[in-house]
Amino acid sequence: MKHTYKLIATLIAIINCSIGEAQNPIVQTKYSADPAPMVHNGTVYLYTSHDEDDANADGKGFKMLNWSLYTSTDMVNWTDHGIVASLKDFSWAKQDNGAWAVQCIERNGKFYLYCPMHGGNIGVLVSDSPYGPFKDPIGKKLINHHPWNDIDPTPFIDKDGQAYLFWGNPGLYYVKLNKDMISCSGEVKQIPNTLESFGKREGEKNDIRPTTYEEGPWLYKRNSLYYLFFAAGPISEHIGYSTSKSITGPWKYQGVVMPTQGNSFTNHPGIIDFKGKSYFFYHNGALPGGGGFTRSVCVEEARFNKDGSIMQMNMTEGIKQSLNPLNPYVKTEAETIAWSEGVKSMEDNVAGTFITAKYNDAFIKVKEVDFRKGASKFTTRIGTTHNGNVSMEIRLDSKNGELLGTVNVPMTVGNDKWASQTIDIKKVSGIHDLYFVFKGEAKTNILYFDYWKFLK
Ligand code: FUB
Repeated sequence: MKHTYKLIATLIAIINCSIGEAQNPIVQTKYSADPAPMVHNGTVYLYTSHDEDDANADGKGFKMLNWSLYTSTDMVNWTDHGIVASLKDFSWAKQDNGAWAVQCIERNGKFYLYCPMHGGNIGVLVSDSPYGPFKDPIGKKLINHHPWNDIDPTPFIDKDGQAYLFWGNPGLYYVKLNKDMISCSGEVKQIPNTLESFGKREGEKNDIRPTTYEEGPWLYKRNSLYYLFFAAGPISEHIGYSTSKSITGPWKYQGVVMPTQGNSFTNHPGIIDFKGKSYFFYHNGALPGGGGFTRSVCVEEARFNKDGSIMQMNMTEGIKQSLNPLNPYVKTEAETIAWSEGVKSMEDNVAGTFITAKYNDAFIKVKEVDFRKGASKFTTRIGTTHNGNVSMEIRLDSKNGELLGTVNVPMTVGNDKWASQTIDIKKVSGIHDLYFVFKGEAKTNILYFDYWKFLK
């Protein structure tokens, strides 16, 4: 009975995450994994690892070369900032694979990105901006404890200013960081992997992994209680958590946060407080072609009980309501997306990150756009390599909703050549979801789309 219930719950979760106009996964333009959200100055910066489209094509599993950044101020529209760091930023690291789960933290106006290179320990990059560019300030490994176990770093700065770095699979390790955040203070220690701290593992006895703790630790503090979220075994992973009155323990196992769901053998937690709510990030294999090596990040609103325990969550369609409507009268990047289908993100030195539509009828949805008293013109930077009959329709509230106007896309020859187009549109006011629907007969890359703006 218990198993039947579990199976039904998993099927419901998979159906919920299947492609429709859901909000999860929150990135549809490429595969993304290991979400690491950071709140800074009213914006959520979501760093992710990146599963290449051809991962596991050679049967070798993960193919991960770089880390990406997405931002949001409303929790429903996410702007793609492309690749912000890669294995190439570490001259000492092997370059062919292993860019696993990163996390970024700010201290005194600098941003520190802790990067595991699977099989090659953990390095750190620093930047003056959350968008990068990130540079390796030490030119060597920051953590060199065990090449294969040194993964999934999670930094945390406590109230007294002491910084810590936790990480590890199958053990959970930590070290104090100096104030410079790029050197360690004292020895690496291990959190005892006890049943009291991490709970009993189901399934066969596993001497290396005696408890549910597997990997992906994430530190969080709420009302003076420390929380340790982690990916828990056996595989396929679920998310569990433990709490403690002190960051170094003893930790007390508290149970399951998110059961095994969603077509991926890994999961990976990240949690933040933002504009009065708490949000829990994770990943699954819900995009077309998705699976254990082609994952996608998702988010749910997290709720806590009065006693500090977190309410268990399932994978759902995601956040339904924007925290604040989007202003269409400022330049908005084409890669600001609530939902899209048939669209990929690309980047170059001319436009930075931009969008390409892969086929006729591909579309982008931007959620809850506030036209206020009214817009009557639309301007965009756009282009195509195809001659004639390429256009972008601007529609309201659904892919086939009211047509505000159509931009005829001029042939600009290359994706590094752009045209500015301004058109009159049907007058629109109030709050609507906005749809850009791409039309063209070409088999691939029918057009390129850089940014847009409405005019009153
Ligand atoms: O993404 C590669 C690895 O898979 C991560 O480091 C783990 O947390 C798991 O998500």
